[in-house]
Amino acid sequence: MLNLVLFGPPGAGKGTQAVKLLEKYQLIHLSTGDLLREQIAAGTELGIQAKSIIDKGDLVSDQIVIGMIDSKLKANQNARGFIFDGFPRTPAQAKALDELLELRGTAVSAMIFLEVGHDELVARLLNRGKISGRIDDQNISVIEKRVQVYAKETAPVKDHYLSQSKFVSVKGVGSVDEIFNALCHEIDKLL
Ligand code: B4P
Repeated sequence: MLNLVLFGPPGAGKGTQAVKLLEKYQLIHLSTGDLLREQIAAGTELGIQAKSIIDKGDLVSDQIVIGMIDSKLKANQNARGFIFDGFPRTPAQAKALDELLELRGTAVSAMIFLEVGHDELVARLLNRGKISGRIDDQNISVIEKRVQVYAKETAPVKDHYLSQSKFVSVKGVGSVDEIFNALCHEIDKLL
């Protein structure tokens, strides 16, 4: 199985590239951000709780997102592999993902980091906020909070994959197609 973790700060292009990669490599896309937004749109109790956290730029609890990933893995037993987008976002989530995949006799193939500088991230998110209606993309202080939360809580996840020699870094600035080609170049080495 090919199991890819797409990693990077908010606005690095994870969701954008995941959509292109899953088509090329025939993988299942698991975006915890999208799964949470589905819950919000459906007005579930989980969605109501998640909305207040996301709108402030904080992370939803590990227990909730790990539970969502577990149920998606159960629902896709015959998948050729997965693209994890926006997950894991904490070392505890990374450990849980290793355990969930091990139970299924598989593992993360690589974690691919999209390198993008701070000002570019902020510009991209503010721009998306104008089009998407996402409240977390419309307020500069919420965006800065997400970047800070990333640096404090999510960046250490890199060490988890570095210690397993699974960390790969790709320049995340340029056209969407240029970045896609650079990602494919790295992924093809895994096949
Ligand atoms: P996510 O939905 O994961 O949102 P994100 O980090 O903003 O990245 P996304 O993938 O959507 O954007 P992309 O970089 O592709 O998370 C939202 C919130 O949900 C989190 O803040 C958190 O509260 C919660 N959450 C999600 N997962 C969680 C977890 N595991 N644990 C706890 N909480 C969790 O793109 C951004 C913009 O850049 C787009 O407009 C795109 O068009 C543009 N763009 C992309 N590539 C570009 C390029 N090459 N050039 C120019 N623009 C580009």
